Amino acid sequence: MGRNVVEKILAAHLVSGEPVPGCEIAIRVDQTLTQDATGTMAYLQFESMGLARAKTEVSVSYVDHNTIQVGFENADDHAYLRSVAQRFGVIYSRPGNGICHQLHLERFGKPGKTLLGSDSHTPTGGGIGMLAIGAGGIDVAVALGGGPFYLTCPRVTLVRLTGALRSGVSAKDVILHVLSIYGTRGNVGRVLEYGGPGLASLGVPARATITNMGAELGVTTSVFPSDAITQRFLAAQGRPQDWSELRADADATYDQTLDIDLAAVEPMAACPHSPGHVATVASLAGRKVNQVLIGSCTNSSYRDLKTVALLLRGRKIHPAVEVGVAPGSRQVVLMLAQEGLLTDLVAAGVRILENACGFCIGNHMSPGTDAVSLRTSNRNFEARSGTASAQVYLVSPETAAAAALAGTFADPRKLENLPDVAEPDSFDVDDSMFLFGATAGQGVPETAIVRGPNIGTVPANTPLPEALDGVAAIKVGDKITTDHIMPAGARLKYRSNVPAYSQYVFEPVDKAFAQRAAAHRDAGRHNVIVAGESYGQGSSREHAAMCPMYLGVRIVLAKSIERIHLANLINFGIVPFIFASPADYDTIAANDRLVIDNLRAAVSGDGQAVLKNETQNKSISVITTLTARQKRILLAGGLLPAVARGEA
Ligand code: MIC
Ligand code: SF4
Repeated sequence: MGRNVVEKILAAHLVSGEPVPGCEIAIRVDQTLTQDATGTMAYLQFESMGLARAKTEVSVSYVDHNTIQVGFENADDHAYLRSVAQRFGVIYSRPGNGICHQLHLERFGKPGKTLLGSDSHTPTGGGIGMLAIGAGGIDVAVALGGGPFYLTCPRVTLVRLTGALRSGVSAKDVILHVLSIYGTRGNVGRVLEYGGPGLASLGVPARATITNMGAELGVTTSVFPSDAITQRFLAAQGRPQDWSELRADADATYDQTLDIDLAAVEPMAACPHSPGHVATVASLAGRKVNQVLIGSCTNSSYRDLKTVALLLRGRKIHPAVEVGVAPGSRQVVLMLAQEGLLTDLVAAGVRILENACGFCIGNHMSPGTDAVSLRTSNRNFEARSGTASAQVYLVSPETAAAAALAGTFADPRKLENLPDVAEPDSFDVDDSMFLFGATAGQGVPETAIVRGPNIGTVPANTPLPEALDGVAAIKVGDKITTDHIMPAGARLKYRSNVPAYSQYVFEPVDKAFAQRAAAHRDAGRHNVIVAGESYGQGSSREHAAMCPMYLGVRIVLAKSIERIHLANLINFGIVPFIFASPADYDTIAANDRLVIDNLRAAVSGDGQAVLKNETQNKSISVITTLTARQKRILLAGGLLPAVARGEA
């Protein structure tokens, strides 16, 4: 029987397990990537597992999130990452080089390979035909050391594209259209594989925009085949030898098919405060806009920014709007500069921002109170921009440029000078901001690791207790994101220092949480987080599990939990329980005393437990569905202790 692209890559990398949807499998990882905000902990964990050097084909440590350098913390992190990369044989991408996903696509991505990254937007690599998956830092550390990656074998949906996009409509509108159909939850354990005749009209950067923002669907990843368009992109990057063809067999089968006629896709916007809250731009036309920010790993390619520059050429931005552009990589900046396109942007009144994550993670450019901000990034979670009352909309570069000129939402299809930017025959290649080290892949063992005061240690957990003697330390609702649990932005600089960062757990939701949880922990009580649907959406940041663990959280009890966060909870010894009956959510109030007499036995057995609510005098059923490996990890108190005992 024929195979689809996902099945082909999985079969070529299978280490253990039955490749049957829903079953746990382990795969070999060819490439890894880390970024600085998750990377320091990933490499600290790599060190603490006693691993000596990178055993992958390619591993890159990018610095793109914490580049603001207010205070010593960011620079300390950079120095640590640089030294550790050299020591272990990892390629180091210096700050100023660009955003990890854009850079990896340009310089290292290879069709048919597997990529594991400590960032949820790692699926960007699917645009070039990789099986690229986001994971917690410790999973990436294990893969870097040559270990396999464990995942649930996914169900594959074919997204069959026909037709071609109309002028003024681009890849961002396609993924927003997909989000309008599937939403941000209920898609766990699925991969979207794109195919069909419509592929012919989508260049690699456009494909990468689509796979990048597939992360917002909650799918495991998204993937495009590798065809002549992929070949052309790699040749233009000076890497023709890295291309290989990868297509689904003609008789390949899929679990599900979604048909999209590209010609029917309209300009779309994700409205506050969810990437799944999608409307047409036409329905928003005329609404006042205060800020327009173009960039992020979703829409910062040469094609996207050249389109914006040409739209703004010879014009001025609207006087009431502030506009910023953050290119995706140094390559993009250099090419814009050489073609005079930076001049067009600056002349129009655009603020040129650093080629880094910057505004996307709330590191700067926070909008004013109640301001309407249009962004080409991928997440508009409440307060992520740094301003809780801001109204953030996610749009295409074309829609962003139209708003920059009009000062309001405006349909980009009505712009007069819509360009059709072709992919260049050759990109400007200069790898001098990558440090390959004397012996990349081998490492330089004598390198001294630089540990400034911001470089903390990895916190340890204890084995799972026999019984839960708990308290509902917080009760939250549906769609709690990792930005709610462990805020980034101004707090991002504490990523390498868990005791310092832990003070901000749930800061946007309940500022008193950290202190309260620490007091329970110190009094010998276990903290329980009670949540609704889709708990832990968004980022791969394992700090959203590691810091609660540090504060004594032993259980998350939710209606449902998202994939990467669920894996992170297990990796840090926090048991992910689900309500057997979702209505029981209503029976628990914050501060209730919660007891499970046989916690350890339930985890090592069938995962069913009775949770006694001593405050309400009521018992409910809770359940955790675990593989044998996950049970061992939880019983040991997390992945690090399990590795130490040889039980992972
Ligand atoms: C994000 O976009 O939320 C981040 C910041 O890139 C995160 C990673 C992190 O929190 O460090 C992600 O997407 O995984
Ligand atoms: Fe950086 Fe934003 Fe992309 Fe995350 S989503 S990697 S913060 S640009």
